[in-house]
Amino acid sequence: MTHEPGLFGHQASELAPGARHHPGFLDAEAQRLLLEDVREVMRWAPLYRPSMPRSGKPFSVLMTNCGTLGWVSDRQGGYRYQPVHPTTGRPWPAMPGMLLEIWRALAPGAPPPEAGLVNYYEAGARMGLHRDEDEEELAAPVVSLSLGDDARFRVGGMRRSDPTRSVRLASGDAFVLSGPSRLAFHGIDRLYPGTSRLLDGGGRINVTLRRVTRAGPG
Ligand code: MD3
Ligand code: FE
Repeated sequence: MTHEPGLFGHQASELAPGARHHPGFLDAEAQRLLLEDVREVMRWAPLYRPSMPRSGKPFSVLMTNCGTLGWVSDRQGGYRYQPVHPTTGRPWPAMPGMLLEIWRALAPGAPPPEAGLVNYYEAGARMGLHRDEDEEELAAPVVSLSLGDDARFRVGGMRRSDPTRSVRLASGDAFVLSGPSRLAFHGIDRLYPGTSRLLDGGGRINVTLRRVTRAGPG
């Protein structure tokens, strides 16, 4: 690889114990390379619109995945990880090498990620306050990468009612959730349309890398 993400001068800041924001982790060239990989993933595994368990209320965010397991949700099956795309029935495409490299840089020592969840936000899309708790392996961090328009990210505590802090996420930012913040409530309140020229047509892509199953003895 010609590019080493994370090796240039960005400065991480800790928003809460174990919640680290890395503004500008990916430079412009790395963002374009990652976007090419994400577009390739979407060619094999098209974006689909998940829906809420029980109510069937559609998400405003479109999703797809790469890796051996993908996170999906629909009225019938609820939140879950599965090895195939919910509408095509095909296996998810392999996790691109660049994402594995980023995981090694930001989650050193953690077992390899199994899921690369791709979230696509159009202007007006949001993600309500929630916890990521469908993974068996909660000791591994979650690594998040943002591409495209800026967004207001909100992170709170272990209880939905805990106070929250907001941070603006921009294209190229990385966010790492580990330790006490791994089960924190969080969400995306809104996009700031027109703040990035990376995606034609605007919008925002977020990729989160997760370890789902417990790693065997190493
Ligand atoms: C804090 N995605 O996919 S990424 C999600 O920008 C999700 O699309 C948002 O929340 C997005 O589940 C936020 C930052 C993030 C990801 C995982 C977390 C923050 C987190 C897990 C625990 C705590
Ligand atoms: Fe989440």
